Amino acid sequence: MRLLRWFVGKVILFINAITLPKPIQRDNINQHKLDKKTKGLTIYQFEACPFCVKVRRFIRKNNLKINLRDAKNNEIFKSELVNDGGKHKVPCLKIEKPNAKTEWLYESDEIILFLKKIIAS
Ligand SMILES: N[C@@H](CCC(=O)N[C@@H](CS)C(=O)NCC(=O)O)C(=O)O
Repeated sequence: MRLLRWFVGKVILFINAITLPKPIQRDNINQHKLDKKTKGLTIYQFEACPFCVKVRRFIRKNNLKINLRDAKNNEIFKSELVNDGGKHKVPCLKIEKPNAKTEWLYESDEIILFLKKIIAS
């Protein structure tokens, strides 16, 4: 079972690598504005998780500057996710806003919807 999971993970990463979307190009002013809006965002993820791959592809396609944290191999990031986010499930978006409580958003579709709203705002 572990071997099968490892193999499926490698297939997902391979297909992802050969079909990587091209990042949207924006002029410097608009890219800079967007970078400011995504400044406090961090994705906790596993490299070969298909839901994380979906979110990473969206981030790449839309040329978003968002930190990625490996919550599988990095014990510090893993415990941040479990202790502060509430559960060991990925992908999870950590939303840090100045003067506001940090929020943790689970579910790949919810994360993509949230990011779409930021892009459109
Ligand atoms: N419906 C969720 C599914 C997420 C999911 O199942 N993630 C798996 C990895 S692919 C997970 O976090 N499993 C917990 C674990 O392995 O500890 C989504 O779309 O984000």
